Amino acid sequence: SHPSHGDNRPFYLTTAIAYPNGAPHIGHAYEYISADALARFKRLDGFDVRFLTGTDVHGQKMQQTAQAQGIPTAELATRNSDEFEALQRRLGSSFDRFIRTSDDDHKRASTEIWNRMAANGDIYLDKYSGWYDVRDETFVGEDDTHVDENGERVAVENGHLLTWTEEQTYFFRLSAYTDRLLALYDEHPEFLGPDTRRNEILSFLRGGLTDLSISRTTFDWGVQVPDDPGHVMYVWVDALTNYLTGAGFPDDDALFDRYWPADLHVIGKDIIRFHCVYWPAFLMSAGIELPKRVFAHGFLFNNGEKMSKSVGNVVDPGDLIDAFGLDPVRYFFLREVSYGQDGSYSAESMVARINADLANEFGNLAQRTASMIGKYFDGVLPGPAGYTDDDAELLSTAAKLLGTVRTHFDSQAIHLGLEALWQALAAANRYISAEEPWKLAKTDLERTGTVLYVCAEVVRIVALLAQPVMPQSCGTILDQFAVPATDRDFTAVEKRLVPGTALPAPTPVFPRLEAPARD
Ligand code: ME8
Repeated sequence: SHPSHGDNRPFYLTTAIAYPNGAPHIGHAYEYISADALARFKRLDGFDVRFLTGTDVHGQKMQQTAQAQGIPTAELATRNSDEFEALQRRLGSSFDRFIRTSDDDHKRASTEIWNRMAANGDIYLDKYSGWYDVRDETFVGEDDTHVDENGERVAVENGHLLTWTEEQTYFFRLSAYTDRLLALYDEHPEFLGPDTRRNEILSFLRGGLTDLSISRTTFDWGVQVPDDPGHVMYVWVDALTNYLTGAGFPDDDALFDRYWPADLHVIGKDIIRFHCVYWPAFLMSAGIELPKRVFAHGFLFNNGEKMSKSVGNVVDPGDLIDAFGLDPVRYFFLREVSYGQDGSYSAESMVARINADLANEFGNLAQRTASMIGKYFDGVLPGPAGYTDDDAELLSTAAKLLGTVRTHFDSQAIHLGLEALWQALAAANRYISAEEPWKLAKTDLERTGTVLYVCAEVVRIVALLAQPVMPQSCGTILDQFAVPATDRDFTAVEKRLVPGTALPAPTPVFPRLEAPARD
């Protein structure tokens, strides 16, 4: 009776692993919140979810930052990784493992994938010379550079300062994979979402690929290349491999067989090329199955400005949670920003949406329904006494929500899933205004009971389906309607509240926020 229920099938999803060379910012928090909502959705929908996140501690930038601060690189990595992990906990993230690429099993995984690529004939030693962008840990082709007004060589794309590098390095035979990657996108257009991102990868591929320098000798903060201790792996080789480590590669065959290939890599739009060109090529070379999908979310901007430390508008995610509350922050970003596109936020827009959608549309409906049940029915849930067409229509709208929201979440259109839920809440609010149960109660208690039962049902279903985004608040609302803990996964959507159940005294869930002070 649950055709799309997960039936305990595995679902493995990951976030990007952040560089811990500074404190986490709101862009990182956004990625964690969104991935967590997707993970929670699949769990509630009956999947055996494994959710991996962590930090990418290697690379030249980490070593330089530590040097500038006069501390050992390992100390910087540990201290800042701890901060990223603490942020995840603060955000209520339901991750199963927080990986750090300094973990021992990750070194074994990186060594193993390197050896397999080498065994396949795809790694050779040669002289590398070219421009390197330390900030993004990436090589930039001559054609993609220019000299700026200060006489510095910078990347055209982002203005990052470039360093001329000449050394003997190992190369990966990326050029050999152009056709196989084009075939991948031809056969599996769903490999990269949203759809609008595919063209940029296809035109990059059609331009033809050149071999990739995958080791460094000028610094030592990284995973050593097997049998050549003078080299460390290019940070992206070991970073991408974290997704394999997190699924037990190469030591734990049972874990790996269960969860690999990954179902979904959640990343930001600036690292698509690494995940959609290099990563599948490495895996093809190593003879490992490819992940099923990569989804690139957009960037967040504060008041429409790109966040940067120099502009001084990097908001500490903890401050936002203190000001607005965790679940309202989670809801705001996932509803306000179309997932996959860039988004902007300000204190004003947060207050406006939280008050309109949470305090009014959702909180008020739940609160009014529960308090009228308290007032007119002594807090005992009334039963329905025959449905009017309007009752039946609203109940049927609510019953269809699971299918609609599932479709949206399965294509990572989180914002559309929430929109569907809030449309149902709007319909329920129109219904309660039209039915006026507070007047009906004086003349027709039976009809009042039916109206309140219908409202309670809509609240229950919306609260069930909004749990992935607002786990705590929805839990409180389900408590309010005495929904048992065992009836809170998505198979419970088709159940019904049981008339005659005693409800606890109502408590407000989403307080109204004051408009922010202007300075
Ligand atoms: O790229 N808005 O690490 P990172 C939204 N270590 N997302 C943002 C953002 C913003 N303003 N700024 C960054 C790295 N992100 C690599 C990843 S994965 C094998 C290695 C996102 O700390 C960014 O797109 O620079 C990425 O997905 C994540 O935050 C970590 O970025």
